[in-house]
Amino acid sequence: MDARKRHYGWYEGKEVFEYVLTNDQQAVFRCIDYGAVVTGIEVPDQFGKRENVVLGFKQFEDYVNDSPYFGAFVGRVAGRIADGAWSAYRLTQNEGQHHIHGGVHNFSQRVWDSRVVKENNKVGVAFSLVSPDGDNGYPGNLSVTVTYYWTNENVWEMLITAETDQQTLFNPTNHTYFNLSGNTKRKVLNHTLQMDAEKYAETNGAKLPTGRLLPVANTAFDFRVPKKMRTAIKERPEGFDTPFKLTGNKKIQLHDPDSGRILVIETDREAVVVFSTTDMEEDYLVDGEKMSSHRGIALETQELPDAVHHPKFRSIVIEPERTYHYRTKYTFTTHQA
Ligand code: G6D
Repeated sequence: MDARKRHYGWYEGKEVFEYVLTNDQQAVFRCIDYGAVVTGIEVPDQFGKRENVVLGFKQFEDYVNDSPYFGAFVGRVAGRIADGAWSAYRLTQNEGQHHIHGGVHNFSQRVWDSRVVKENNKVGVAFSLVSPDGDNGYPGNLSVTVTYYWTNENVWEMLITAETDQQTLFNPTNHTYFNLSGNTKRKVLNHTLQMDAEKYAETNGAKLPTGRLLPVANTAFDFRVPKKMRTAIKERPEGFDTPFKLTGNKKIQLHDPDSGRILVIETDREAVVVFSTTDMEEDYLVDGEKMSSHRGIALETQELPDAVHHPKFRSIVIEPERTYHYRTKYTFTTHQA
């Protein structure tokens, strides 16, 4: 196992570093201390060819200028909070009247403290930051550490811990977009998606949950058995920007039959938001081509969005004098050639 740290850029007078973690199979995991962004994951296809399977930019400036949260760690709270309102607190309203992804200059736009961590059979980077009392309207000084481990079995483990000195909200996620074809040579339409999710959260025109958890059976939201994204998009042409409540083993599986690559996500979180990138026609380049619909799919493990307004959703309120732990594991394998 090998961990290298190298200069990546400058942000607000601070030097930004990239970490390149290489395991004994020569599979590579890259991340930077700006936003704790995952910038690359290079894993073999069914013939052993290693290629990148996440959306990212070629240069640091693009992450700063106009990133749709590529690979980013999102906080304090992922997703939308209606009217930026929680209790007597007023959070930054950065999507119309609503709050999204922790506000402005949020966790994905800060330089984190970082250090390499090594354990048996895995190497990682621990990123830490302190979000001060009043940050984007949230109360409490919040200390967060997210550690990305890369193992010899091509597993990315994400471990998050948090402590606060006042009651506050916390619902982080990682916003990586996957494309298992390798270096985004194809769109994700031929990928199949399968999820242990019996229900999805109905959303309104502002993409906020209405509070109703509806059965996926006989709807476009049914991914209980593997379904091609092409089929899913045909069933729902506006695409998916949808929270699913996870049940059972809470597994999420993405499979690209063409490259043979398989991603299995396991988590202790309540939900996953599936964002299919439908209608994302952008000017920035990914692998030399303009970003367009279905170049990737974001699978964001988290608690259900806007939980503060829906008592049936798992609470995201955290209390002082406790340490909170959250864990998601991403396993990369292939089917047999
Ligand atoms: C999240 O749910 C949101 C999307 O609506 C947003 O566009 C994206 O982040 C950048 O997945």
